[in-house]
Amino acid sequence: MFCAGRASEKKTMLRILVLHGPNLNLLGRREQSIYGSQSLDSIDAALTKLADELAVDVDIRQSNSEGELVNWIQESGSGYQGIIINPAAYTHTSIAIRDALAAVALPTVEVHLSNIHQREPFRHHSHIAAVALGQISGLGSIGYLLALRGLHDHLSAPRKLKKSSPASRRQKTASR
Ligand code: CA2
Repeated sequence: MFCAGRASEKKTMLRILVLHGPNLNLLGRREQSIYGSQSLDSIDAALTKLADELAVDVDIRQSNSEGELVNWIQESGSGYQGIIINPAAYTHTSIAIRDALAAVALPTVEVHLSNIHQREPFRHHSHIAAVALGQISGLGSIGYLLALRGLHDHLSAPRKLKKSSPASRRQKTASR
């Protein structure tokens, strides 16, 4: 897919996979005091609107199944440049999702509607955070929009934002 523009300026459109984990299909129907009143459809509509403004292609999916999420992450290795994921309860349990994200090695932003660090102790640990570019937690549905903006910026100017690894820092120091 290509952005509009002069033939000589045609750029490949960024494709971002957005994954919602288990029970997020219930948003807006229950637990509004924790997760807000917005439905998943309206969050997706806001994401799609912002994606249009940024000229990014978003593919948005929800699943209650860990295996399906793992399959989608594996498949994203071809055709996508980044992932936004709210793994929901799998955040705190799924080494399989973490391993799949590490394997595809696409820049990934982890999003949570609620502030997981202020909630029950079992929600404080994320298996995903260590393999993510960043985590946004506690800002409600706006978190998804910030994730899309952040990922778009990161992918548009990767060198500016990329952190150097300890190994590359050692190499630079040695060659000075
Ligand atoms: O805050 C978040 O976004 C969470 O990822 C949401 C998960 C929870 O397990 C995480 O600890 C934090 C739960 C999603 C379930 O959403 C529901 C929505 C409405 C009614 C019931 C559940």
